[in-house]
Formats: sequence, C-alpha cells, structure tokens
Amino acid sequence: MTHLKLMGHGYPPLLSHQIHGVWGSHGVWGSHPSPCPSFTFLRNRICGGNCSSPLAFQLLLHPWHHASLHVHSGGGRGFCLQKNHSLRFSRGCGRCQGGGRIVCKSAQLPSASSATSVIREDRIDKLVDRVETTSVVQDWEEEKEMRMVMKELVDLIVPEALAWASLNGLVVGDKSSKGSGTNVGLGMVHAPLSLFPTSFPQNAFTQAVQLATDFNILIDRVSQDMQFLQEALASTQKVDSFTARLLDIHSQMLEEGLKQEIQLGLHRSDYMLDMATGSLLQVEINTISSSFAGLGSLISKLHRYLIERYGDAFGLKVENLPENNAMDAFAEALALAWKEFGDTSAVVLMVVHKEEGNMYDQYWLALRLWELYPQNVRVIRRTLAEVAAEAKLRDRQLFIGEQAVSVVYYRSGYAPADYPSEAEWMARLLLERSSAVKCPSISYHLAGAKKIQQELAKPGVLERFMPDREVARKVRKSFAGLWSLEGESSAQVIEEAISNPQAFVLKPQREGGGNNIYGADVSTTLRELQKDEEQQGLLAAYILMQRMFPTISSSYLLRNGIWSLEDTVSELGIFGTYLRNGHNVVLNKEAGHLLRTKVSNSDEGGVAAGFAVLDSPYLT
Ligand code: ADP
Ligand code: HGS
Repeated sequence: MTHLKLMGHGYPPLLSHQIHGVWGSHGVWGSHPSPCPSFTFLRNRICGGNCSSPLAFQLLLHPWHHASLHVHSGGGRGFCLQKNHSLRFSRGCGRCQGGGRIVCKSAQLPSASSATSVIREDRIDKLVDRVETTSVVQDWEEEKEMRMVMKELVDLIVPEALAWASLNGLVVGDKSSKGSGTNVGLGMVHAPLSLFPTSFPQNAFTQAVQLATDFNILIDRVSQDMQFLQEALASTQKVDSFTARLLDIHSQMLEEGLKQEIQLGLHRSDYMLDMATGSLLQVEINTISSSFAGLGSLISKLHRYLIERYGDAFGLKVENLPENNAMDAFAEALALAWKEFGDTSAVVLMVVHKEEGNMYDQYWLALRLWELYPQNVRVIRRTLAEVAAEAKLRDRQLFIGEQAVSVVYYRSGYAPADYPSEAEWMARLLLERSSAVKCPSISYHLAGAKKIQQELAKPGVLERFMPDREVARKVRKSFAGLWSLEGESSAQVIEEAISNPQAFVLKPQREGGGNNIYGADVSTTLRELQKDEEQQGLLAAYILMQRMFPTISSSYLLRNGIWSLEDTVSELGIFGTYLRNGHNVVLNKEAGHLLRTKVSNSDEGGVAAGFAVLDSPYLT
C-alpha cells in the first residue's frame, strides 16, 4: 500500500474521519493522519469541501481508482492525483502525466489587464510553472515546496485584496487606533476577511434562501400575539432584569393601546451546516441591529474581483458566487418605510453606540439610501443618551430637536450595556410611544428572543403561527434541538447536558455575541443552577440548544494585513426585509447573505467580537 508522504504532520484528527468516511472503504487511506492544510485547501477547492461531492470521490473509488483524476477549472490549471498518489499541479488538458483520464475541457488563460498585473500574472504563471515543471509532490520536501508556492501566490494576492478593500470601503474602525470608533474616517483598517470564498453546498444555500420570507412572516405573526410573547417570556422576566425591562415597555404599549401600524423588519437568520446530520440548522434569527448587510455585500464583490483576476490559479469560477444585494435591499426597505410614513421632510434616525467600530457598515446603508432614492432620504445618528436629551413627541410625532423623524432604525439597544441609566430606558420608551416606524418595534425585538426560538420549536407551537403544513414542515426542518430548562420535563435533558456538555450550548436571553456557554462550562453552570431552589429559579434565564459541528474547510484568514491558513467553520446568514402597513404587506423579501468564518476550534462566532471574519459562499 503506497502512502502519500504527507503523513505524521500531526494535524487535528477531526478531518481524518471525513476522509475515512470516503476512502477508508477501500482501505487505501484508512490509517492516515489528516493531510496538511494546503492539501485540505486543495481538496476543498477540488471537491468543494463536502466529501459527499460525487464526482471526485466516485472517480477515486472507481475500480480504476488507481487511474489518475484530473480536475481543473476553466483557467486550465488544476491538480491531478497520479497513479502513485502523488499530487501534480497541471495546466491544460492532456498535460497530466501518467496517462490520467481527462474529465473536463480546458480554457484560455485570462489576458493580463495592466502592466503591473502583467508582471503579477506573469509571476503567478512562473510560480505555477515552478510547481508544474519541478516535480511531483512526492515527499515532505516537495510538500514544503508546494506550500512555498501557495504562500508566494497568496503573498502576491493579499496586497491586491487589501487595496480593493480599502478603496471600496470594506473597512472597520481599527481597535488599536484611539478614537477610531468615534472619529469618522480616522483609524480605519480593512475588515477581517477570508481571502477566498468558502465552499457551501448549493442545495443548503438554496434551502436557507427559501426560508427567508417564511421567517419574515413568522416573526410578524408572533409579534402580533401579545399574549404569546408575554406568556412565553413570563418566567424569564422573573430572573432576567433586561428582558423584564423590554417586556415592561411591551405591556406599557398594550396598556396605552398604542399600536404600530407600520412594521419594518431587517432580519438576519443564521444557519450552520451540521456535519453529523448533514442538515442546515438555524443558529438564531436576529430581529434587531442585524449587522453586515453593507460589508457583507462588499466581501462578495471583493471575492468576485479576486476570482475574475486569479480564479484560474485556484480553479475557482465566478459562476459559483451568488449575487449579494444585501446593502441595497436594506436601503430599499428603509426607503419604503420612510415613504409609507409619508412625510418627505422627515428623516431616518439611526440609534447607534457612542463608540462604533462597525460604523462604515452603517454609513454604507445611509449612503445607499441617499444615492438610490430621488427623495434623497437623510439619516441622522444619535445614541440613546442623545435621544433622551434631544427627542420630543408632538401628538406622537417624533422630533429630534426640530427635525421630524419617520423611521427609527436601531443599531444599538439590544444589550444591557446600551442602557447604562434610566435615561436610555426613558428614551426607548419615548421612541416606542412615537408614531415613527421602529425597526424593530418592541414586539419585533421580543419575537427575536432566544426563548421564543425555543418555544416555537415545541410541538404544535410553530404550526399555530404557520398553519400551512408544507411551510411549517420546511421551517421546522431548520430547527436544531432546543429545550427549556424549566419544569419536570427538562430534568432528563439537563442530565444529558451535564453528562455530555460538548453536545450542547447554554444560551441566556442576550444578543451581540460573547454570551453563550459551551463545553465543560455547560455542565458546571447547570450543576451550579441545580444547587438549591433559588438557583433553580435562574434556569428560566437560559435555553439549551443542540451544539452544531459544521463541516470543516480551510481558509486564508486576513486580519490587520496578516494572513494565516486555518481550518475553519462557517455560519451562513440570510437577510430578510419585511414591511407591513396595517393589513397590507408592502415588502417581504430575501435580502442577500453573509458568511462568517472562524477557526474550527472557536466556540463563539461574531466578527465584531473578533472571533470570525467576513466571507462569502462558493456554491458547489
Ligand atoms: P448572539 O446573539 O450573541 O450572536 P448566537 O446564538 O448567534 O448569539 O451565538 C453566537 C455564536 O455562537 C454563533 O455565531 C455561533 O458561532 C456560535 N453558536 C451559537 N449557537 C450554536 C450552536 N447551537 N452550535 C454551534 N455553535 C453555536
Ligand atoms: C452594529 N456594532 C449581529 N448585531 O448582527 N451580530 C458580528 O454593527 O451595528 O459581529 O458577527 C453593532 C448582532 C453579528 C455581527 C453590532 C445582532 C450586532 O452585534 C450589532 S444583535
């Protein structure tokens, strides 16, 4: 049995069982430790990371599996697996040594665009040639050679990517630069990003996209069932003061009979492709301050630019990149809400944090709102504290100073830290009492709570809001395991979570990242909360969720100008826009997507929180 000399590099075993899954059956690769990242990277590029991709492995498993495999993208370059399992970088059909079977047609090299790019393209050619003409990757030395080449290729492309990001506003505030979160235009750095898109199965992507309008409707219907919201959150309210304050505003609106006729939803439903079940499962739906519709659209554009320019070298094609109109779709929804309100002198109020590292994602929406609509809809930015100081109501019409406001768009107000004093709570109440279109209204905010996600997963509850059986079946299929920790019925799952904590995530009613409990801390916390009656009461502040383990890919992650090749997992976010005025649904759309990629051994996943980077899906 000949082996690839890549063995013994001690890479995490996680990957290998995938390989076992496919190749073990032939006993050819069974006992290998997983291959090195650059091989993983190549394998992912060859068959898009999902080992179930039929073509490549069927060929490998085909009785002639010792015959070589030759796969390459339109650019005529690619990799081929030789009879002796050695890896060979090849360009163009018929140049695969060792009598490989050709499986696809070759294509012309793209013409170089400018002098520097000619040099760059030429340099890339040389690098590819160097691999191609020197030798096959037969041993560790050759593997090092291959890594060197990949490194040089990436080193060449990174400056182009960062130039594009800087020139196209794919930027965030540089945390290391003082004042970058308050002084617009100062202390910017490229957003954390993946250099190349990450493969994502087309069918799972389509499934997520097709759920967007259903979740828009579900949130709207749940938000209108005041009793359901109050009852579902009643026990949480007793032990979670933040949720209690939000519920107080909700019941105050009920008491005062103040109804918000126009409802605007700018949602993002996040999913993971769970490797064990192969299912697309919902992590959560965000109904407040869903971020990265702006920068998410730009990372898709950056990847399209890089693939148009360098895709051939990596066997990547722009056809595999889905369009992403999130930025303009959010601007459209805000403009339509502004129009529905019907006061052309009014502005959109964006409620923001005092310090905001992600302000450019927000400014992009404001800019598109101005550029895309002849009425030149203006956006003003205020913190909740500034609203407390400047806002007033005249017959429920909201004014900031003398400026009438028609739409209130929250990019803060979703965490306890956003309400450091009563003033911020008074400001939230005033805004809720106003006639302005709130995004979200207090009922939309509560409908996005994790406790509601868990309650909807209970048998028959979702179906109450989604009577169409087919739609309910489709939505429920995306639900992961979700459990309440209250009452007798929770005893068994709590036991299970204590004995097998790795398989669960404990979630409080919080948003914004960094709040969940994972791994051994799940059992520690649950044991703590079971200590005595008083502690047990606190269980109502949490929900328990099945832990998902997404498919592992490998990506070039770029932070602060430095790249690293990592084993990664990704989370797909699908944006949804929804606008209803009374009984008239003005807008109900899927509004683009966001892929966030993090190193595979990270529990948390936020970009702003520093765990993940912006990415885009490469549909396979
Ligand atoms: P938040 O509202 O604070 O962002 P989330 O529920 O989205 O909370 O969780 C934050 C991150 O934690 C997610 O982006 C994801 O990376 C990870 N995560 C959350 N739930 C799960 C889960 N069930 N399985 C695996 N990872 C999870
Ligand atoms: C903003 N800084 C969210 N929003 O979308 N989290 C990530 O951009 O306005 O970092 O990965 C604020 C939540 C994913 C973002 C951040 C939903 C924010 O955290 C707003 S509540």
